[in-house]
Amino acid sequence: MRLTPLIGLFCTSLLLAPLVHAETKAETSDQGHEKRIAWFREAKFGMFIHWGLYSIPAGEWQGKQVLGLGEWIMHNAPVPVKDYVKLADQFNPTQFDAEKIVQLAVDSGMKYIVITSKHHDGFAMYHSSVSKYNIYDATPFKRDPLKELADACAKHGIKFGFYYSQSQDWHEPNGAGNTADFGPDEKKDFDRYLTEKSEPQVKELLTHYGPVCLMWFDTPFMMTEERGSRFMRLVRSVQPNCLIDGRLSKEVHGDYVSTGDNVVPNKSMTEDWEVPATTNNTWGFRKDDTDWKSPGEIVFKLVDVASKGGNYLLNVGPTSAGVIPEHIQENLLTVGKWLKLNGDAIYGATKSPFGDEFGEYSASIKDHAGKPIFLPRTDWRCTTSKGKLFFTLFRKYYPRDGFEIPAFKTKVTQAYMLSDPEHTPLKIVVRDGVRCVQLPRSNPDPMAVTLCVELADDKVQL
Ligand code: FHN
Repeated sequence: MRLTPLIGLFCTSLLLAPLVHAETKAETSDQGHEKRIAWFREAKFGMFIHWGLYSIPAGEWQGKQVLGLGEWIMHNAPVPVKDYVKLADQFNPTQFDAEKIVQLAVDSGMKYIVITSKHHDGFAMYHSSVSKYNIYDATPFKRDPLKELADACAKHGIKFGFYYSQSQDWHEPNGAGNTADFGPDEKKDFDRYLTEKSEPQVKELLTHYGPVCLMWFDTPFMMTEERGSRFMRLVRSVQPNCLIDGRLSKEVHGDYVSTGDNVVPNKSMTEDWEVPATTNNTWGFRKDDTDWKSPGEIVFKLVDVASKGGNYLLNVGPTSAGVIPEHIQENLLTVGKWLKLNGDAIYGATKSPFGDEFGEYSASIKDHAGKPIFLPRTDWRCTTSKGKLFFTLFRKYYPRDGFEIPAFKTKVTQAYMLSDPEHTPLKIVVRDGVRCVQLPRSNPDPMAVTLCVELADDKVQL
């Protein structure tokens, strides 16, 4: 059965809305920040991996479909701790192959990988000495897949980071979120959970897996300023070059803004930012969700995000055998082929100097709160790097009578298609005072094409 996008919408907006602050602030004042964030600005595109015990039930418990996100099945079914832990006995993902996953990321044009080291279910996907509830000690698998991934990433030059649910832990009596088994959160000794499990596990991750590019915290329930600061100090003291995402604590800002899940802002942001996004409607594998984003949709989102100055962290959810579903692998590889030709428009590129291309607020249509709705435009997006503007034109938008460059003062020296290895100069004509690039007669890639416009100056003067 196919999960409808409506279910996805239900999951992300209704079920989780109270858990996620849509946008956060980034801590940009400390001196190490510029050094830490440099690779992230260059990378733009990362692979998020949600993988855990929840990939076994894969959206179904005792023969019944459980609505919601795959990784939330324990909470949503609900499954009591005493039953959920039994999943560990069956978890033997022998087809897990770190090399293959990293190779997929490389071939898809992704520059960093962030994997769930412990999600809200509390199960560690690595060999932890802090809790035996981990993939090495509690399953027949007897391997540490995160160590294997860390090694494969180092070999292939891919940055490696950890997702860690610092606050919610449905396995622990004092962790947040499991009120069904352990009663209300307010009555728990939350600091005991933090000091006895969460903080020591974060320390383990930062100590045993080589350089960690990013600690990706999530759902900061009860994460006061004092608690958030403890984590911040811990990460900075063990790995000063490791980035912290924007979901550690409301008061303690990480290195960049994390938007809500699948939320791409309507305009550029001044701070560094990242959107975590799904390739279907769940993060952890669900067998009934085959609503995959097409390569064209992924390319559009990636360019849209880059044109607003952000990073796109795109999720895959491996099965309980440890394999990323075939269909999404194929789609990602198509994206990778596109990036091989057009990657200059993404990697290290910065946001659009324009902005009108993003769309505008409707003069007449309002949402349920009475606010004008945003009508996005999807014809083209612009990114820029030193002395260059990249205009990526999507799908049916391929103006055969010429692409009208938005107005700016800087002299244009030449224009060519990025996918043309010869960079054959395209004719530029001026029509009614507007510079217009004559595109090749036939569209080289109906999914998306990038036109590079070179300037006489490093920066465009509007
Ligand atoms: O509750 C989690 C969810 O399972 C998933 O991990 C996402 C990824 O951004 N974060 C939380 C919801 O925002």
